[in-house]
Amino acid sequence: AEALRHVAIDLGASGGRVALGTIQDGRLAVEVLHRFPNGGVLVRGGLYWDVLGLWREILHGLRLAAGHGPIHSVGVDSWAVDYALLDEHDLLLDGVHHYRDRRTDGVMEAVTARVGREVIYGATGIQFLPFNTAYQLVAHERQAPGILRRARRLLMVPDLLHFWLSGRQAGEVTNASTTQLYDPRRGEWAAPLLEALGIPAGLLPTVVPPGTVLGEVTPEVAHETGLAGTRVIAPATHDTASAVAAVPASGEGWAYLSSGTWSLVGVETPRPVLSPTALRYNLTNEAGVNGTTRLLKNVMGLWTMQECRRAWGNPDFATLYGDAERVLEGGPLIDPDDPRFLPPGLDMPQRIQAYCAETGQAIPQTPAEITRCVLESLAHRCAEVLDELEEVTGGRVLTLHVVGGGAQIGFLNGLLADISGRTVIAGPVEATLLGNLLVQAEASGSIPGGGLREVVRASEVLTHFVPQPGGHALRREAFRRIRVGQTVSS
Ligand code: LFR
Repeated sequence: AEALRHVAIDLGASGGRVALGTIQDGRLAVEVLHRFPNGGVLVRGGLYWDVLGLWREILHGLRLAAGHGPIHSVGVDSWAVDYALLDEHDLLLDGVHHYRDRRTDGVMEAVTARVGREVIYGATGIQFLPFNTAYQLVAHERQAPGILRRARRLLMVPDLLHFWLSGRQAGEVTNASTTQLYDPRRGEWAAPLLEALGIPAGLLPTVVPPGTVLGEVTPEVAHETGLAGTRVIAPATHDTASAVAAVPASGEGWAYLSSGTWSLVGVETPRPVLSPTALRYNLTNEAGVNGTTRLLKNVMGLWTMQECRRAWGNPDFATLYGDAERVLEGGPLIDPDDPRFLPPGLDMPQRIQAYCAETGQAIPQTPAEITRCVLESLAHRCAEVLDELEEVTGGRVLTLHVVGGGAQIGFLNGLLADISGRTVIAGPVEATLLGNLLVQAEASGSIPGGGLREVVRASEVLTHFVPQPGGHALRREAFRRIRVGQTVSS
């Protein structure tokens, strides 16, 4: 029989892609059919996503896919926490706000002071980040009083696109868990928390697991794209969950770093870990595929570099990284998670310089020096999180799997290995697409007995970075001192 064709739509903060995947002889073959840029749109002080533009690109990608022959299924993943509100006619009530919109400034602090960090963490196990859906909704109601009453349904970004594709409304769990409104132990929305925040319980959709067949594409979508009888299957709709599903690890003693706009550093656990230490380190328990938990932490990631590059007139990343590698060791370090680095802005290089000045360090001047400072600091923070994960789980982390676009940055992978003292295994670069496709394939019955990760191992070439001894212990102590008391979340 001919192998089934699946289409993955992966939306990242800086770009999206539509890819075609088939499984044959235990391997996954992937062809990216369409790539397009993405980013925030600033309108009258608000920062939004261009969801209609994304929808147009998705339809274009699906048209290209339909040209390759019958498509068995399609599924969408994206970044987390952002949502659309629909009215009683299923019309958009407002634009889809970007999680970096400043409307949430101070909201998390106000909510946690009123409800209590322990209560919120106990109910959800989710790390405190100012842009969690919970705080965005409170900010939304402050900005537009009454909107939560007028709204009839909240859909996360991939759920919205699945609704437009299939006509069915559902909340896929990996993304639902990131809202900080979902109780991972009970497996349902955290009703008492919703009530405390004034969020009508009926707003939230039925929660479904990854691999749920939502239906077939609507006649309108079929007509627009040339697809016929294609199923819409929810993958792990949170991009990080799809990426983790495609980590080519086996056995024990490993962690992952999903390296992109964010650096998501974590381990996979059989169940949520809600201990006081997990709360102290502000670790998150996001839902993974097949009932697993992603115990992880958001580190600011390559975002800071993306904004610096924009400020410098978009030079080549490869050139920047190459130049940075030639800068002398021992330069200044920043806390990548300092809240000042969260919002967009062409002043990102100045923010970094100001941080270095305030902490009494040398001020990096050239793009190469600033790049080195950012990458080295990122590696330090990731290494620190690996130690925290070991402490919280009581397990060892011997190997770090780096997946996603950042897995291509050899300089960063080397720093991660040397600074953390762990072997780094880099790849796949397109882990999110692979994870999306593999969950669709599994739901369609075409994954062989070894499971998803076995398919990835059979399909990909990986690069190893063995830690080199050096003076990193002293530098780690310096980094710790710089960072104390300054995190995005504290
Ligand atoms: C990565 C990611 C992170 C999430 C952040 C904001 O793309 O999905 O996991 O914390 O974006 O949604």
